[in-house]
Amino acid sequence: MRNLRNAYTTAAACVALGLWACPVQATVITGNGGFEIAGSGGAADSDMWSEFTTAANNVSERTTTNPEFGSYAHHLLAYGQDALGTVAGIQQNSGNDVGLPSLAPGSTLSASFDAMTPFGPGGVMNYTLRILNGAGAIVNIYNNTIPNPSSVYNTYTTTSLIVPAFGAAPNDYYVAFFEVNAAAGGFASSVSEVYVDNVSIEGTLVPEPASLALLALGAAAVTRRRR
Ligand SMILES: [Ca+2]
Repeated sequence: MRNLRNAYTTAAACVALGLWACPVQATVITGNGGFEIAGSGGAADSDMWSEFTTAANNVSERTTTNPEFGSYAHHLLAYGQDALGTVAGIQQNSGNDVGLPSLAPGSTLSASFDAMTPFGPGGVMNYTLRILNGAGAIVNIYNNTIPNPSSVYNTYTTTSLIVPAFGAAPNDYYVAFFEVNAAAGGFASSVSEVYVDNVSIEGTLVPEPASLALLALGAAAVTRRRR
C-alpha cells in the first residue's frame, strides 16, 4: 500500500501547489506480483490471481519450485491433445482481483515480468495487457507470443498503453487486466510449461473520493492564503 499512498501524496502536493499539469509517476499496482501470498484456496492458490486451465490435466498452481525471488513462483503446465490446443494461465484484474480504483485518464499502463519457459514440442507462452472499461470491454490491448524455450528466467515487457479520457458510463472507469498463459499445440506430444515470478504492472490510479475531498480542502486552503 505504500506505493499507492505515495502516488496520492504526490497528486495532493501537485494540486495543493496549483500545478495541475504536475506529472504523477506511475506506481506498481500489481497485487501479489511475487506470488508469496497464498489465496483462500490453499498453498497452491496465488492470492489476487485468477487461475484457469482449458483441460482437466493442465496445471496452474503456486509453487515452491523454481522461484526467482522469495519462496514462490507460479507454475503453468499445458498438454496438447489430438487436434486440440490447450492452455493454462493466470489473470489479474486491478479492480475485481486487487480492489483498486480506476486508472487515471491519460496516464500510461505497462507491465513486465520474469518467466522461465522450459517448453516441450509446440509449446509457447502468451501474455497480454489490456485496459478494460466498466463493462469489461477492451479499450486498449497489447499481446505477445514467446516461442523460445529457456531453462533460465528472462524478463518480458509490454509497450505502454494510454488510458483513454473518461466519458459516459461504462467509459467512466478503467482497469488493468494482465494475463500470462502456457499454450500447447494440437497434437498429443505437445507440452508447454512456464514459471512466472516478479510481475510488475505499472499504472496511475485516480485518487479515491476521500483523497479527492482532501485535495479540494488543500486547494481551497492554498487559495485562501493567496488572497
Ligand atoms: Ca516469488
